[in-house]
Amino acid sequence: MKSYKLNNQNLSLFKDQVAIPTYDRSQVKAGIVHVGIGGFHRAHQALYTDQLLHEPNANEWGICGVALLEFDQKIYNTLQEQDGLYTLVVKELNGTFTKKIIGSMVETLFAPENPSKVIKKMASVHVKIITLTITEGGYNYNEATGEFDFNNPQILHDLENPLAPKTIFGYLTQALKTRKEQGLAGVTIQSCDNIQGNGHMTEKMLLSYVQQAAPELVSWIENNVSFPNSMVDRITPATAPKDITDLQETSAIEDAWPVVCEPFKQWVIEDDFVAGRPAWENVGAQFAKDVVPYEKMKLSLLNAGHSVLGILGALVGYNTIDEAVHNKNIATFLKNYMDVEVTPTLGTLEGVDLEVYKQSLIERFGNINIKDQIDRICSESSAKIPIFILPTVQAQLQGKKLVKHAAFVLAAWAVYSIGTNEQGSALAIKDALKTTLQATAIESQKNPKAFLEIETVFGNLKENDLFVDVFVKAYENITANGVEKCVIEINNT
Ligand code: CS2
Repeated sequence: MKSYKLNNQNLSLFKDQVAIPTYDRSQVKAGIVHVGIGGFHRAHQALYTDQLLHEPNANEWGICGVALLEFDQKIYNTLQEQDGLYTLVVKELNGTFTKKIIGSMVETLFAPENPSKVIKKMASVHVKIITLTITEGGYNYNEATGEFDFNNPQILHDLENPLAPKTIFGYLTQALKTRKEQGLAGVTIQSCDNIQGNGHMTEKMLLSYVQQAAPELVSWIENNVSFPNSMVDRITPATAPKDITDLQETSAIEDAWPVVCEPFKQWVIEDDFVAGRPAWENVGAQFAKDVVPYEKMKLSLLNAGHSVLGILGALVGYNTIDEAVHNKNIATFLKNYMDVEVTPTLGTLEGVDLEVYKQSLIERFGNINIKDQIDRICSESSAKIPIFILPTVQAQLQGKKLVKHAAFVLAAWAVYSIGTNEQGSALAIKDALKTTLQATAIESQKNPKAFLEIETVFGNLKENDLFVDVFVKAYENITANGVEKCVIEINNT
């Protein structure tokens, strides 16, 4: 089949193959600036927004997508060449694919190339919301101190170069400063990252930075900017080369960077928008007074579940999450972790049946069409573990309750960080703390407790003797017997 490049000009050629935007993109204004245009944003918020743009009177809510890091050059170039268009491929449980071209990203900017353009955009009168997917590590939070990390060289750079920043904090500060100086209205800053209280975290970290960079701005922000919390959910693996060729062969679309994802999606948002908002509830998002319990449930069951499967699966030698969860022993271990250690920390959630939720997670993890990469799940674990697993550990330890499963997973992570799996193959560790993790992991081979001394990850966990004891035993057991034998033993006790 002859194929065509995806762009505005060719868009209508694809209308018999896949769903395409039927609204007039040239009439859509960017009322939202979104920072972080990777797969997750494009499978989630950009899709909800695309659906909304099909409704009448919504065309002020297009998205200007910002690529913040040098590393994002490729995705920026791709989207530029495709006029912001891309294909979303939903991999259904029954093996079929549902494809849709998404048109909500009507502008794209590459921050390293032109920082002032990004600042100007964020400060534009049309922009009412700035949304973020900058990853867990992007918030510059130090687990050991519980505060903003002013030792980060990039932050020091931003303090010295306010007009040419590198981090989100430098950009937001300069944009808000411009808004204030120009007498413009405030704006909503909405995090869409997997962090407990992501809005609170954004506010706290931004205000810490502003206190240093532009103290006169603090009270303006307090009075004119809101930071709604939100719970975001959709499993979005990294796009594989085969996804690109399949799309071209089956639908004649030459899309250099389609996004693939699972069918499930959820977005629960705290209704706190100072400058208006899109009616995302018309297209399936939920607005709630308090989203904290939903976030907690999702982070400690879904995201932690991913980390459990990823770390144990990587050591055993699996490549994808579905492979790990289809190992009955690992699946039982995960279910017991959820039931015995996580569930007691969650309390009751109105309208949510936790048992059904947990079962649905196991089913989602098991979607064999998704092929969610274990490498993706294990990447940046040093930023994920403190958010996904440690709150459960802390809550359980406070009540002097069991943490056997969590301790086992953390011990497995210490073994994982040495860098080889149980088959002797190298593990592709991708983590901002990689050097520290590996050096400490090697030391831990003689003294397992050393791993818990990484305070920026574990805080003061090393001081809890009960925990340290279970952790050390788990570590020794894994290195002597391998993950699977240990898991069977834990499942049988
Ligand atoms: C994953 C998440 O990064 C991770 O470790 O757990 O990306 C997860 O797939 C999403 O949060 C699902 O909503």
